[in-house]
Amino acid sequence: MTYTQRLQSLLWSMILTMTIPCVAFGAPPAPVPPVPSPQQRAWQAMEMTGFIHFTVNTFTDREWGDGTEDPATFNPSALDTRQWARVARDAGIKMLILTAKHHDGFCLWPSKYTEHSVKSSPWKEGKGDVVRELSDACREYGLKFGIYLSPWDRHERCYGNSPVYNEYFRNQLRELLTNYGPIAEVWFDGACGEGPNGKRQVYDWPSYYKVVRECQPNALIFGCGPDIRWCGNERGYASETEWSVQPITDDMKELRWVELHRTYVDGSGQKLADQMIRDEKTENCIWYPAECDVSIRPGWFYHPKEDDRVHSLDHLLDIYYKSVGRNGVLLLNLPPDRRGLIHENDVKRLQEFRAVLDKTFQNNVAEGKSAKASNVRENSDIYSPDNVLDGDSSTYWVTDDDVNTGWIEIDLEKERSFDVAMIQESIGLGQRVMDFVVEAKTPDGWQTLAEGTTIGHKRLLRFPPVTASKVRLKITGSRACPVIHTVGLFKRPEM
Ligand code: FUL
Repeated sequence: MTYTQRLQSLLWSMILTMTIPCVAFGAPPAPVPPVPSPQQRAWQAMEMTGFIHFTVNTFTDREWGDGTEDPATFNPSALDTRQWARVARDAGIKMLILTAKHHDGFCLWPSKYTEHSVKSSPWKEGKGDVVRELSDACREYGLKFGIYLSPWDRHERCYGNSPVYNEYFRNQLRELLTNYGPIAEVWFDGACGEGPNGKRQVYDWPSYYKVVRECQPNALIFGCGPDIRWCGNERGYASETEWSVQPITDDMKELRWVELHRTYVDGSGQKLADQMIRDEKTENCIWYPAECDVSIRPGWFYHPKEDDRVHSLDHLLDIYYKSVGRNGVLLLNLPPDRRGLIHENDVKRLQEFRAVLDKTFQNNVAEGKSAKASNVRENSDIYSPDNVLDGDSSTYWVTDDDVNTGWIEIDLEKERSFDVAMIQESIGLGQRVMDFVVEAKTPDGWQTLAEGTTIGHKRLLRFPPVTASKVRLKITGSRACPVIHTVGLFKRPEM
């Protein structure tokens, strides 16, 4: 080889090494705003969270105390927050939110701003602190911890004297947010009843949010707050079309969360979001995902007469599929009894629930198989349709930028039986899909198994058992090129 040839060869190899990566690694899809904050993504990934409703109501057999309860009624005989945390962890729950103060005003921590608290109760001779015990137990069992602090306070005399009570409320909030380690979620109930003096309290929401942001910048604010939205019912059901992308104007952000709430109750909020997204009017949208709260029993608080009315296994599974399986986070209430323990019947039901979920989702018949697609982004391997089957949520299939519809076809190699499909979008890049169809190639030909609108973090679809060799996911509508990180196929156990 002459010197000139060697030089040419060197130049070519330099050009190739510089260009190959550019060709091979096509540009990733740009995020489609709004996108979740890191805290919102971590929250969504928990999927199942737990509520603990516990206060004087547990002992008076009521759902709403009126604030006249004697603190002496609060006297659990064997309170064990480690049992709550263990039971929750074993059920797959990742966070517990405690009613630090419910509407009756009794505080489960020794607040220095009132005598109406555990410090005036006989429990641990007034030296106990349920908030401390549960926050410690959550840390020990690897759970996150959140607090419910009811602004509606039927005991506190200054309630109704708006500026004075707002200061009282902020002080209590500050106590809870500075003395108990990291708080992952602050749960604000919108209830605003009449005060003892007949006056109406005007809550100063923006000032409450400010305290949360100052004291716990990583905490998410639920309900009457800007970070997490109520799904609109207390049955634990998200809606069929569940966008985490929601239209919120600036004045709504400041003041109108409670009114906004109501639009989710009658479904008009979800319809409006869907329409705005289809009309591409998303400039005023924020990432505002749905939390689905429900109790494991009829009441939020423990009542002995409900010991035999713990939700059936079928009911709990239905809740799971309609919350976690519809792009929501489940918030399942486990009310401790008068001993201060989660009752045996509830524990047993949670164990059954966990066992069925484990059996269902342990074997994904699509995992590790291969797939082809109508379009794969740029001439690249890194966005291959096989990515949805690799069990890795960081890899995905995505089409070219201008291609908003398409299909992916999974080859199951032989006929397999399943009755649940799971689809997941890479929500870090925004929620995109607005219409989809799942089809299967059965011995009788191609059949439609399910049709839907939104996918989001996770969509679970149940259908009668089917035996098929191929499965196709068709994206028939999307805000931008669809980004799917996982498709799974599962078989529910016989019950
Ligand atoms: C409601 C409250 O009034 C109930 O008592 C319960 O705490 C539930 C989770 O929120 O608004």
